[in-house]
Amino acid sequence: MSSTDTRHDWSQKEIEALLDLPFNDLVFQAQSIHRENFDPNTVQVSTLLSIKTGTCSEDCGYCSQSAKYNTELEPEKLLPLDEVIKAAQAAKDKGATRFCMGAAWRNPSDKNLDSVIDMIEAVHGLNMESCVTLGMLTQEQAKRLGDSGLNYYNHNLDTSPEFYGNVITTRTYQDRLDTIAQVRAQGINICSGGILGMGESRKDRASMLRELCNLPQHPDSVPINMLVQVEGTPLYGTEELDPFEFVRIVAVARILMPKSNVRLSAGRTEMNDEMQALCFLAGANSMFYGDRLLTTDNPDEDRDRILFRRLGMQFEQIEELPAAEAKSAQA
Ligand code: SAM
Ligand code: DTB
Ligand code: SF4
Repeated sequence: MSSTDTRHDWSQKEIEALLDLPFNDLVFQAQSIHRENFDPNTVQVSTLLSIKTGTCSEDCGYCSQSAKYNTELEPEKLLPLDEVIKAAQAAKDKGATRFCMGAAWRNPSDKNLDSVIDMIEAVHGLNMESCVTLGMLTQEQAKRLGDSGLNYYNHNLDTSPEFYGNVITTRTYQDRLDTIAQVRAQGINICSGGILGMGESRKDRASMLRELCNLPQHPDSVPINMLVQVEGTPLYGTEELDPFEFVRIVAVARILMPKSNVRLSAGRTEMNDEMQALCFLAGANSMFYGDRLLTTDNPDEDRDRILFRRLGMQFEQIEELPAAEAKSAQA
């Protein structure tokens, strides 16, 4: 397959066959496709901030922030704008080019959205790209985000449609697909992926990838998270996934969505440097950077900088202004 073929008609059988390839053959194929489309030594980095933490009404079985589980998380109301700006500036100073703000909501209220739009505009004011993950949206809310010039909306499918009911019961798979379609319709880039290591089968992993790559347009960014096991959540104590299986999923995501950024996401704290290097070899080309994800730890900046130096890799720089900035520059 060449880089120009971005297919949307992959079958479950074809994807399972890719996953069943000998590891070296699979990684070689993924790396070959990767370098047809991207500089293989450059990784896009985003920094996360939880702008509203905990007391979420949803029951996602992996999540520290669900009100249904006793996870000893300290809840926090929506952060004031100045704190967000301070965090975004600190992220920029350390080399991040995108700032991702996450809120523990099933969906935002219109008043919440007013505050989030102020935050998005402030991030653009720092000449950083913006990303938010706020849960489900109404069409009007998606339009307002589009008008703000928001660069990316993160909304994960999380797992396969078949396994989904084992993890979440308060929101349907179709709800997620609908939110993604609504955001896409506003011209906002989509960041959508899932979590591995929740007790799902290889068939489920293939099925999740099939859902993602057969969307009308591939997500621009595909986060592959390894479950961060949080004490108090139903998924705490789940048998850990073979690290090579994680790398295989990264490789197959790269093959199926050759022009998307494949994001090595949650779970890096538990991964050694060799495993992360294998993920980059398999086609991962973006990651979260900074010592916190939303409520859990991520490797600190020094560890990542040392790893990048050892691998001769670099962080991507943004050349273009985010959409909102570009719009006002043209005016
Ligand atoms: N509340 C919003 C929602 O669920 O759409 C946005 C925030 S939510 C924390 C964003 C995503 O983070 C989830 O969809 C899930 O894929 C990922 N996530 C949350 N907790 C995780 C964990 N313990 N391990 C791995 N990924 C996790
Ligand atoms: C995504 O796929 N992973 C990020 C981001 N999108 C929002 C979140 C990971 C959260 C890990 C658990 C936590 O820190 O609460
Ligand atoms: Fe709430 Fe999002 Fe956590 Fe689900 S993943 S419980 S929606 S914060």
